[in-house]
Amino acid sequence: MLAGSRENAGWVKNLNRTPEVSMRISKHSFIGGARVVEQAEEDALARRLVVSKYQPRESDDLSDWGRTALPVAVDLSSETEEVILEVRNEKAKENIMAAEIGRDDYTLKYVSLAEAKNMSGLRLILGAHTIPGPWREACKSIFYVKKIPYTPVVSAGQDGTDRELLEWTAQNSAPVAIWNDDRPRSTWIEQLYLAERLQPTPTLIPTSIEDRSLMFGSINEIAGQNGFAWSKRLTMIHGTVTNPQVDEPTRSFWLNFGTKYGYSAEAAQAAPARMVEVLHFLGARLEQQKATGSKFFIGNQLSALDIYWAAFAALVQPLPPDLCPMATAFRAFYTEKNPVVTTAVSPALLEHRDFIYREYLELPIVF
Ligand SMILES: N[C@@H](CCC(=O)N[C@@H](CS)C(=O)NCC(=O)O)C(=O)O
Repeated sequence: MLAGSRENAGWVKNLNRTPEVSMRISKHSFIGGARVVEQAEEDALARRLVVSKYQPRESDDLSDWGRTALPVAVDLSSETEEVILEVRNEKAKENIMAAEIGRDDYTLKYVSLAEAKNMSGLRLILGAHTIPGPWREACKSIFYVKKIPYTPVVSAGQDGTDRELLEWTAQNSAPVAIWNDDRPRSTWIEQLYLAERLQPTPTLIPTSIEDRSLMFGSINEIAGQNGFAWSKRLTMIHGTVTNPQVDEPTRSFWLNFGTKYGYSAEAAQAAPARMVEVLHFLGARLEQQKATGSKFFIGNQLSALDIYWAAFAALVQPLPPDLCPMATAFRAFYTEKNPVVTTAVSPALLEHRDFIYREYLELPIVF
């Protein structure tokens, strides 16, 4: 934990006097000993972990907090059912932060990875963030359209790391769809096939080979490696790590993230052109379809491509706050500002997104 008012915080005064505390993570309560962190390496680790969890990536407020706050650790000794201490001051501070970034506006009832492992049926591992991550929203939407119920699962493990996720799914991104004891599906194409298998209607995969290859190819341009969203992510990483206002823990978080997704300055420089290429392709396809009297990307009915575009359009312009009650700091971050890219987004592409959400998908978006 980080105490913004350092030694003046009521809860820090309390723990200096009485270090025996209890804490609760989800449904688990622990007893342990609280202490102010003094060792340099642990200090850096605490700041990195806590800031990367809460930082609404564009806000300067939290970077100051991350630098000047006092790190406090709790050494857990055992798990207990009893909650001895409620850290009310901390809760009040968290509420203020939640109001700012919408972090607490959860509608979905998330279970932990450990709980999910003991369940059957469909479980979707989604990050518990109020951010319309496009892979996550597209995956949720595919199952929504098919009326397949699922249990939402947080992606972070009990220890706050991705260790549990890695152990279960052999990778550490979200979303992941898991049906009964089947192997976890962590890519969009496998998630789509799983949904089709569990509920064949309405079918989201066209029947003709021409349409099918066009659909899978197009979704891959949107959601696959080096595609539209992949490229957008490189520009987001680049914008953050080259911003002199960004503090070290945040920069190192994003550099780490970048390593995972092939970030380099050169790759980021090439990214807008790829985004434009995909946007032009999709825009032209819509026009062509319109000319034949179709409201959809493929043929005359809804396909997964319509859903994928609707979800991934959040990366140029998220839906308005009443339809997409997302973390405010991320709204600005998602909203595309590069004119090279924004001019490639035809009005028809955004109208199509609105049409698909209005007619087929869950609104407002739930987190
Ligand atoms: N594996 C998915 C892509 C999912 C993906 O890229 N998820 C990212 C969205 S930024 C993620 O969850 N990243 C979390 C992290 O790296 O910590 C697919 O190939 O369809």
